[in-house]
Amino acid sequence: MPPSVSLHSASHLAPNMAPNMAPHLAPHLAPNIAPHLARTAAPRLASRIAGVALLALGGDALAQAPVPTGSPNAPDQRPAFAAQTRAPALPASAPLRIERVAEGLEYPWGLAFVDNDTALITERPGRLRRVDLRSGSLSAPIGGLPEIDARGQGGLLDITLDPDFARNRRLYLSYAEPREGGKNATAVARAMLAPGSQQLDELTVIFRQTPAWASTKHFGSRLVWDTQGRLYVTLGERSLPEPRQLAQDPQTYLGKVVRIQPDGSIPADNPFAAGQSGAPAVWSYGHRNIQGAALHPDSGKLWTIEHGPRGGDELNVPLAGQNYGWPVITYGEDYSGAPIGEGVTAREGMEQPIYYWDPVIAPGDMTFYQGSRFPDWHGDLIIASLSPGGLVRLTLDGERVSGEARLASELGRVRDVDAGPDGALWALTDARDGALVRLLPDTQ
Ligand SMILES: [Ca+2]
Repeated sequence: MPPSVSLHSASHLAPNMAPNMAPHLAPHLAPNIAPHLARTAAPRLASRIAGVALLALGGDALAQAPVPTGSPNAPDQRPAFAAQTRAPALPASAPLRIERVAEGLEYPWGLAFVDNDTALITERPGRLRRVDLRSGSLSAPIGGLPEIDARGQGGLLDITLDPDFARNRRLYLSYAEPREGGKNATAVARAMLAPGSQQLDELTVIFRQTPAWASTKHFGSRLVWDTQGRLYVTLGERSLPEPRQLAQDPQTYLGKVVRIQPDGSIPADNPFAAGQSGAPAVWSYGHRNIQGAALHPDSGKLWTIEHGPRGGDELNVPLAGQNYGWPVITYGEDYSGAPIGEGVTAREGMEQPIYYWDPVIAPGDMTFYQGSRFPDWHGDLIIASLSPGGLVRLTLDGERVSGEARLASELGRVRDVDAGPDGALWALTDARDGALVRLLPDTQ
């Protein structure tokens, strides 16, 4: 047990910090304190000294101790509000058991659970397979896919099942579609997959991002249903200097979230449905490259997570018709170290992210955990990280982040994470020899 002074100081902690966590804070102290302690004192003594040091620093400093991630790339930038970045580190989680259920998946990207025993998985080079969740066996690639441009970050990307899939057998795929003149862009197709069939039927392209561009980067793209059966699609801005600017132009589909009906038609209450001040499918704009999105289970609002440049990954709750700032405002800097634009983080008429990371987590997909196997995580946001890898867990207080933890770093690059019908967490690792893994509490 820590000294009683630590318990007193712990009473000033954020509500999500249990009093008994004070000893665990030692690794999360400011970098100039913890390493010194680690080098100079036995762990138990370090905890006692840390408790005293934290008391000296005061409850505020203690509450602010974030996940240790290294220095920001843009150290002069300041958050717009408290806990917009570097939220307090959560206490260490109980150990996890990680099972490699299926292997030999080449850069798997999207995962959709069909029933308790079966899922569909996309592989970025352009394959769609069934996986038996019990045995881990993979089907041969399913035929009938659209033509796909699998260069660079492109390829077959997300998959989602129709909310009424059990009856209509419809599924939806996002992918990089080759266009004229060596260009490409993101597209969404829907098709039918009969039970046990190895062939998609009735493939129809329901959305095409425009303008196309000769780029192999920033295709987005996640597919998320809203509560009324409309489909959100997240779209990248193609990364190059010229199309990047078009993220600010609501008449284009670059750097956007769009919302469409399942047949590709435009919902009448889309913010630019009339097409005069923006393109009719646009939901929100000023995004960079969104590869993660989920509907909040209580509010029914779309949440998205997007790759920033060097620094500046963002968690947003995109509202209809609003501008999320890229590339005018951002937390982070260009890979060259130069500022993005004027190097500003806020501007009138542009929305702030509810949370950002610098250095980045390079987010894949994310999910609001509602499963039964990790009861302490109910309602938390679980995010796939490509770099540094593993998973990121955020606790939430409404639309604010109250705590952050890093999990399962041994997974390396993670592209997708979902809760399965069994209540466990399932993830896809991003590798040439990628895997479908299942994460459970280690009850040993
Ligand atoms: Ca932004």
